[in-house]
Amino acid sequence: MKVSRIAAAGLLAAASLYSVLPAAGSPAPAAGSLSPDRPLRELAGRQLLIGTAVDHAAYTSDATYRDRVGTEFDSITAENAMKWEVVEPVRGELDFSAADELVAAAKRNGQQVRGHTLVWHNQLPAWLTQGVESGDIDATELRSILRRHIIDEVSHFRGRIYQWDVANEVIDDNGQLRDTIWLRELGPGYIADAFRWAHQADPRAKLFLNDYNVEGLSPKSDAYLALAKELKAQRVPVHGFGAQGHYGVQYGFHSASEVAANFARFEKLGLETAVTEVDVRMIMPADNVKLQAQAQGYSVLLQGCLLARRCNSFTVWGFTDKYSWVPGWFEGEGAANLLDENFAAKPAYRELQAILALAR
Ligand code: 9MR
Repeated sequence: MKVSRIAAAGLLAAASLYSVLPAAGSPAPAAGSLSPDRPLRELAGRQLLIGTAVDHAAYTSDATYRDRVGTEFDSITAENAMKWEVVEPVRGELDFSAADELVAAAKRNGQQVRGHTLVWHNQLPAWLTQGVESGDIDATELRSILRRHIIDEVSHFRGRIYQWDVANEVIDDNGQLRDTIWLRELGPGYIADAFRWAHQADPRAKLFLNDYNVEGLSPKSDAYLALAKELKAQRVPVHGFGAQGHYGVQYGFHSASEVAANFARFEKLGLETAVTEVDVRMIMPADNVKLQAQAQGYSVLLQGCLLARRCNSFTVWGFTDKYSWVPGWFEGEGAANLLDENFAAKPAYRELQAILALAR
């Protein structure tokens, strides 16, 4: 893997010279000949796993969507089906049915599963947040509820999940530990506890920190580096750092080398890295200029991952504009995925194909 990635860096640099410097005595290949129209997972080969978030409702109801999940990707992440509000809507009553369906489908398709997510401040069950607010659940009880949740869920999927997002979005954009019920009630030690409990329940799963706005070098990614160092010093079983990769064309992107340099800092601590939730939104309506810019956003994240030594998975947060969280969250924005609403390839999809073909 290491050798082919170094070669990849050379190839990427060489690519821009391709059209101007044909090899002596032989005609230059036609432009575009490096972009065979093959599924991403095939083009990726053994370089890294190409994943997608999967919307359980779409998976169940839309055969085109379902087929594409199976053919295009090496790995899936349940977009919502493993979150606490879904798996324990009523206190003490666990419901893994939707997640189980996705995990079984992944097995049939020869795919890996990323687990998402164990401790987060969003999509918590109402019984839990209301119990804390009303004072019915005190800190001691909350800690044992969190422990139970992590052990139950990780044990349920033991041996079937290769990477778990254990702690999601635990640092804010100022680089401080995020003000959540976990921090307020349990203090900063809840993060180390969460990793220890997850490791106890599945010692072979790779356990990740995961967040947005941490793709490049920034006070927020610096804060994650400090947190990762501290956890390592305490011998906490943390194995990976995931950068989500929610970009918008109107904000610009990091360079691939900055992403790789950021990942290298975590890899030096002994962590794996991953790009876990890529989408690149735009202010609607989409046009060709924005779609090209979007392709560049996807491109720098994939190249950053390929240039890093231990970035083993690149996951998009859904792959078709038909099902996307973006329009519901950012008014007037959308078109963030690789394929349009009719599953037709956008420039970003072609770009990923080209890079994966080139880097092999
Ligand atoms: O895509 C998810 C969307 O369907 C949910 O409504 C939303 C609720 O918070 O969460 C979205 O996924 C998020 C992911 O779990 C963590 N990183 C940010 C993602 C986009 O908000």
